[in-house]
Formats: sequence, structure tokens, C-alpha cells
Amino acid sequence: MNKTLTSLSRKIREDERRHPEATGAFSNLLEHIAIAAKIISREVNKAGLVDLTGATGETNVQGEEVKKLDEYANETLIAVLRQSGYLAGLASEEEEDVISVEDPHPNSKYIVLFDPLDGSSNIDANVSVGTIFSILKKSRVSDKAELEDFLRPGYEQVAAGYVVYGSSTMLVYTTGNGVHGFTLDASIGEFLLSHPNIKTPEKGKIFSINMGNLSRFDEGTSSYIKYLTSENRAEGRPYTLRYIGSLVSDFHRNLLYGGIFMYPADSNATNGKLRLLYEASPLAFIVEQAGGKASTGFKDILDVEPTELHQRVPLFIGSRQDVEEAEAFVQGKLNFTEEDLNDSRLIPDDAELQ
Ligand code: P6P
Repeated sequence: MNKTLTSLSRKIREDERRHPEATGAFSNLLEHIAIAAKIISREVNKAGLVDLTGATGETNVQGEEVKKLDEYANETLIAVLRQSGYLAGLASEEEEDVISVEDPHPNSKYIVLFDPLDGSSNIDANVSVGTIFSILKKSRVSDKAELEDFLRPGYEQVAAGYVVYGSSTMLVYTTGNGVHGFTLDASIGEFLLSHPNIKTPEKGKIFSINMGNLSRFDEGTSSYIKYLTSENRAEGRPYTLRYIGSLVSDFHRNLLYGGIFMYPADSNATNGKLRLLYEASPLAFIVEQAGGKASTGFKDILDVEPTELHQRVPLFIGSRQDVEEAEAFVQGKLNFTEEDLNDSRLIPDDAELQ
């Protein structure tokens, strides 16, 4: 496959041909998400010129200030997905309740959950932002999508992906058959395959966390950070801290380079800040398909049974060995104290971490 000439549409249809039972509804849905991404990308890339930056003066269901591009991205995704004709329902970070699509197409058995523009607090500073989406099949045959169709563990997803609006616009997705990245060639309006079959390094050298919350982290997380940043590490030099404050951008960098992103619970937020259903869960599907791991610190993200639409979850996600090490510290199986800083014999080697 000549990757630079493989469009997203072609890849989606090739995947479809592997499923004789496919009706084309799923492919159609993915292509509509790509259409919405192109429209949002166009506006994100000229936001400063068309007065789409800045706030609307409203707050969303999360109690967060709604930025104009937030609203634009949310409305675009809802409008385009409704037109796909194969959608039974949708849920958005910007919408308090699920939205059931009226008179859905008889084939419409899919539901989509999305964060329309994650990291939007960075928009005015021209920092990369992103869209995250998760696709499931309705759990019940009835035609109206209801809340219980959306409260599903991550391992039931049929597809997940994100769009990062950065130096270039990329769409990365999985349908359970590897992870593939497409870069938007705006001159022809096509997403072209640029990163086929993405695999994340087994172990990285980057950690991403908001160190401003250090005093509020649990002892295990604090000990893990000490371990990563110690000059006496048996495995070599300390890790590098990279944190943009935009989940999709931090996740995308670590997916390609290796490393771990953490948004743990802290004393102010017992479940952390990030949302399970349309942030942690889709990114967990992607990272597991790329050979990495996603955990709450105690269990796989994909196994978390949701109870609320907008519930938060602690998130440790990235290279498998890094996440496994973080779990060992968070669970108290490993500890790293000030005294260890001067005694390299105490630094756990990989065998101890297994
Ligand atoms: P903090 C952006 O607001 C966001 O939801 C994610 O994109 C990002 O990873 C996180 O919050 C940053 O949160 O508390 O470090 O500013």
C-alpha cells in the first residue's frame, strides 16, 4: 500500500471489505467524523482571524467556560453526525444528557461519544487542541438510544480515535485492527495515510503530569515521580517532563515517542479531572492497540464499568512498562524515598517490577 496515496476513505472501505456482513453504516459514520474534523480544522486554523477565539460568556455542564470554538466544534459534530443517517444517538462533553437521533435509519445501530474540542483553554495561546471520539454499537435493539446504551466499559468500543489540530491536522483511529494515522492535505481536502500501524515504544523517557499539583498527589504517585527524576536511576538518566496541558497533544506525542501521561486522583479531585467515556476510554483503546497500556493506577481503563455519563477517572496511559511501573508505585508495591536518592542499590530493576 503506497501510504502517501492512501486516503482515509480508501482505508475505511478496505477495512469494510474484511467484514462480509458490513452494511457500510460504520464506514459511513467514520467518514462523517472525518468531514466534521475537516470543518473544525478549517475554523481552528483561522480562529484568530474570524473572532472565534475568546469565550462565549457561558459555562458548560462541567462548569467550565465555553470557548467559541468549543461551541462551534460541538455544533459541527452534532449536525454532521445527525446527517450521517446511521447514528442512533450521541453524547458530548458539552451536552448534559445523551442525544437520541429521531427517526434513525433502520441500520442505525451505532452511538458516538465525543469531546468536541479538548484542551480548549489553550486556544487563545494557539496551542494544539483536539477532538476525541468513541463509537459503540447500541446495546439494545430498541430504536431509541438511551443513557444505558452509553454507560459501557471501554472493551465494548468498536472504534476510537482523535483529531489533533496542531502544526498539521492528524486523525488517528483504531477499529481493533491496529492504529493508523492520517494527515490532512488541506489543498485536496483529504486525510492521507502518514502513520500506518502505529506502535508505541515498550518504555519511554518522557513523563507528562501537572507538577503544580505535586503537593496533592498520593504517596505512591509522588514516590514514582521521585523515582523518574532521580539522578541515581539504575536505568540511566532521569525522565524528561513534557506537559502541554492539552490531553490529545500530550497523548499523541507520547504515543509516537514513548512515555507516560498521568492525571492521577489528588486530594482536591478524588477521581482526577479527565472523563472516562469520551477521553480516557477511547485513548485507552488506541494505546492498547498500539501495544501500550491505560490504567486507573489499580485497574485497566477498558475494564472500568461506567455509572455516570460525565464521570471522571484517574489516568495513567502510555508505554506499557512505564504504566506497569507507575501501577506498582501507586499500589504501594514499590517505594522510593529521599534516602534512596543516595543508594543506587535500592533502585528497583526491571525483574523486581514484573
Ligand atoms: P490541568 C484541558 O482542559 C484538559 O481537559 C486536558 O486536555 C488536559 O490534559 C488537562 O485538562 C489539563 O489539566 O489541570 O493540568 O490544567
